[in-house]
Amino acid sequence: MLIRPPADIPESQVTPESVYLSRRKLIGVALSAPMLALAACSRGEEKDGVPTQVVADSPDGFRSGEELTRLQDVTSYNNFYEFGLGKGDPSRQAGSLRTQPWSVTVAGHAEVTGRFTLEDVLKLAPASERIYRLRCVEGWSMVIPWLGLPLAAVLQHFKPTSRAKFVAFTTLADIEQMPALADGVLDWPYKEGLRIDEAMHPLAFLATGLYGKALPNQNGAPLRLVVPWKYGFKSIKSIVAIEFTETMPTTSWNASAPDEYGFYSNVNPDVAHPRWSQKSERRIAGTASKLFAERIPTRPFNGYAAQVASLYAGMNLRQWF
Ligand SMILES: Nc1nc2c(c(=O)[nH]1)N[C@H]1C(S)=C(S)[C@@H](COP(=O)(O)O)O[C@H]1N2
Ligand SMILES: [Mo]
Repeated sequence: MLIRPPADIPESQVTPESVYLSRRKLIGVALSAPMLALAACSRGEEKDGVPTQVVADSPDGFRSGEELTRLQDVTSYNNFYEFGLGKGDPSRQAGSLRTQPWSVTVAGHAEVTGRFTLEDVLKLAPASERIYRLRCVEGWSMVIPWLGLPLAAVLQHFKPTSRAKFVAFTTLADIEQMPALADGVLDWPYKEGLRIDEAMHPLAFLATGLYGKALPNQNGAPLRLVVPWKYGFKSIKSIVAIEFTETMPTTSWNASAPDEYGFYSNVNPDVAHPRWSQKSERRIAGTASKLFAERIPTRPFNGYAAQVASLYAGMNLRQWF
C-alpha cells in the first residue's frame, strides 16, 4: 500500500462517515466556552427557518464546523474531465487510472529537483485531517474531510530559490488510462498554479485521502491539491509534476477562457462569472444530496477571508479575478 494508512493519524483526528451525522454533538462537547459562544452567535442567523451555520470553523480554518457532505456524494458527483464531462463519469470511468507506482517530477527554481516517488513525498510531513468547504465555479459546494499533508511542508523540502515566484502543477495525461483525453475539451495535460505565497499558506493542502481512507481515483488519487479559498478547478487532481517558476504559469481553464476563469480565481460573490452569478451556491451536505441541495450565500474567499485576505492586500480583486 503506497498511501499511508489512516492508522498514522490519531483516531481522534479522523472523521469517518459513520459519525458525520453526530458531529455537531461531538463538537459541542469538545468546544471550549469561547468557541461555544461563537457557535451560538453563528447559529442565530436563519434563512427560511434553516440555520445557515451550525458551529464556527476552527480559528485557523483547518476544520469547518459545517455539516459534511456524504461520502457517496463526494465520490459520485465529480469534475475530472480526463474521465468525461458528466458528474457521474469519473466515478464510473476512473477505475482505469493506475495510481501505483506513482512519481512526481520537481523542477525549476529550487535547490532540490528530480523525480520523487509518491512514498518519498508522503514522508515529507505527518498526515493530518482538514475539513474544508469546496466551492466549484459552477455554483455547487461540499464540505469534505480530507487527509493529507500541508503543501508548504512539501514545497519547503525542495528549497525554492528567491526566483521561485509561482508554483505550477500538472496532472497525468495518459490516453490509455484517461479515455476522455480524446475529447479535447482542454489542452491536456490539466495544469494549475499558485503564487508562491499562496502555495506556502497553511490552508493550502495536498490531499492523499478523504473520510479517513485513501483518495478514490475520481477525487484525484493519489495526490491532489486542495485550495479551499479558491474555486474548485484550482484544486488540481492526480499530480505528476511540480515546477517552481519565475513568471505566472499557464493554467488550463485560464488559457481556454481567460475572461471566465482568472489565474487567481479566489471565491468572490461580488464578481459574477460572465454567464452566471456567484452570489450563492448549492450546498451538497448531509442528507441534502446533489438532487435536494439548497442554495446558500457564497462568502468572500469561500469563508476563509480571515486567514487569506491579507495575501491580496492592495490588489483590485475585480481586475485580478
Ligand atoms: N486534473 C483535473 N483536476 C481537476 C478537475 C479536472 O477536470 N481535472 N476538475 C476541477 C474542478 S472544476 C473541481 S470543482 C474539483 C472537483 O473535485 P472533486 O471531484 O474531488 O469534488 O476538481 C478540480 N480538479
Ligand atoms: Mo469546479
